[in-house]
Amino acid sequence: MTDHAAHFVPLAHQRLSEEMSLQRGAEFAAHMQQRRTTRHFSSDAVPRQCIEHAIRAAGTSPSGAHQQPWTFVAVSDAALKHRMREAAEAEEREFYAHRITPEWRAALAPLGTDDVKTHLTDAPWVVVLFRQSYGLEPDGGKRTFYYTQESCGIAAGFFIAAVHHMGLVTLTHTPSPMGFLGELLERPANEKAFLVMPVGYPAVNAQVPDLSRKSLEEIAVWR
Ligand code: IYR
Repeated sequence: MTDHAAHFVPLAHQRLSEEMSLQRGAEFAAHMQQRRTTRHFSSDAVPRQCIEHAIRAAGTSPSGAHQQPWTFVAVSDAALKHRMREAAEAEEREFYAHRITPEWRAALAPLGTDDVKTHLTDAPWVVVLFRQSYGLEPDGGKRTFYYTQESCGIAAGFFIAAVHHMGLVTLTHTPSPMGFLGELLERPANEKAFLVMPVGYPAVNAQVPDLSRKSLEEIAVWR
């Protein structure tokens, strides 16, 4: 056997009754239906262990060639969050004033987004998911990574579900461009900021846009 040959071990799996699968599926879907994205965070503290749990859950995500091309930078330092907010707002002012297209502005109108990013300083944690666009060998050599966008997208989904499961809220924030995050958080050149996720409790008077979700019939096709 060479170093690279596949090595398999038995799958640890307990088969559920059909009834139990149905019950758990219904419960999980209903639980996820309760998840909302809010822009209004409480500044109440959240234990670091909650963030550790969410990152651990995200780290179970499948990834291209199991290369796990993600780094989660969890920021609680107030001064650093402040600098992230300043930099994000500078980019967003430019975006909302000049870069946004009329069509894009219309699409965002129901969400009430703007260039003011209070969540970046209100939330006790701001987690930045960095995508490793390639790997770095111990000798500094580059290793090709595969499907890093898909892998990080799935990991972000797991993270968001874990946050919701803990009774906390998050907002998927995509400042554009995000280059400033790599500089501020001193990440290596192979890591690109992928998604910013403030995590905390919702503010007491938190609001959400009055949205509905597409029904199963609208999103599923059976053949
Ligand atoms: N990046 C901007 C704009 C923005 C774009 C989309 I698409 C959104 O769903 C929300 C916001 C911002 O963060 O405000």
